[in-house]
Amino acid sequence: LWLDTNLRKALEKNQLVIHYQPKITWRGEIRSLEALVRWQSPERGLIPPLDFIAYAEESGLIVPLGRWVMLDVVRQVAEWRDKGIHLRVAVNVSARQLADQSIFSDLKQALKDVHFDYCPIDVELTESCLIENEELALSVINQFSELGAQIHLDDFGTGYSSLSQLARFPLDAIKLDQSFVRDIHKQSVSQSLVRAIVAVAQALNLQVIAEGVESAKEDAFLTKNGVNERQGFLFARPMPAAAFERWLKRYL
Ligand code: G
Ligand code: G
Ligand code: MN
Ligand code: NA
Repeated sequence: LWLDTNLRKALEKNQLVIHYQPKITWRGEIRSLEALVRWQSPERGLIPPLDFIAYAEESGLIVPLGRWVMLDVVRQVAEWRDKGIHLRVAVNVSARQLADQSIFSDLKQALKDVHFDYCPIDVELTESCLIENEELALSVINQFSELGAQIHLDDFGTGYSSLSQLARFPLDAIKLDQSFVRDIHKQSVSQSLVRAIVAVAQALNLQVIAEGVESAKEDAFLTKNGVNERQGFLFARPMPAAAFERWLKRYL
């Protein structure tokens, strides 16, 4: 009930904030980030997405929320570009958002408003999101791709029929779920799975991004075995835009 009255207000009162977590290429470059929304509640402080995204999905609020996230990311990426920092940002999109046809024209207009002649936004979709409504998912993927977004399959390996989906949808990258990454240097079954997944991804010309990398040993295994980008607390936590800029200055 608290969520019901307050999440709606949070959107109107501009209480949502986006934190950014960098991904590091195998060469050590920072080319892209993931946008992760938080809610800065005056009553309850900083609320993580796990506490309100499910409710936003049930109530349908995820549609205006997701639109706000995408358009605010465009604004932020343009601001970084104007400071000479060139980045792509991946945005999470829930199944419930797939029916929102207005996002494509809104995104196109937002890009035009800040004079982007390409699209620096990538879209993260989960496996279950693709399965739920294949036809709709395919049409959404095609429309985002036409604008120049890349499509990343999030939480890869936690859903079902993973491998057949890779061939069925025109994807650009898969994000290896954290459950494969955790202690991978000690887990021989996970090691075999990750090697096999990387081989399949390479055969299909897909990039592999590992998420939830927490230790140098996990990272060493992943980099040695063909993972293209790594994301995780080992490198940086999700952080506000200004904190990311300070982090980047120290990193470079
Ligand atoms: O930041 P954190 O790791 O706590 O995020 C938890 C989950 O919330 C992630 O699985 C992520 O996919 C989801 N999430 C974060 N930001 C957004 C968003 O802007 N839109 C949607 N749909 N999900 C998000
Ligand atoms: O969209 P997705 O569900 O993949 O969201 C990624 C989630 O993982 C976010 O909530 C983010 O804060 C979290 N995360 C990012 N890096 C790490 C990490 O190294 N370890 C752990 N445990 N969580 C992480
Ligand atoms: Mn994600
Ligand atoms: Na994920």
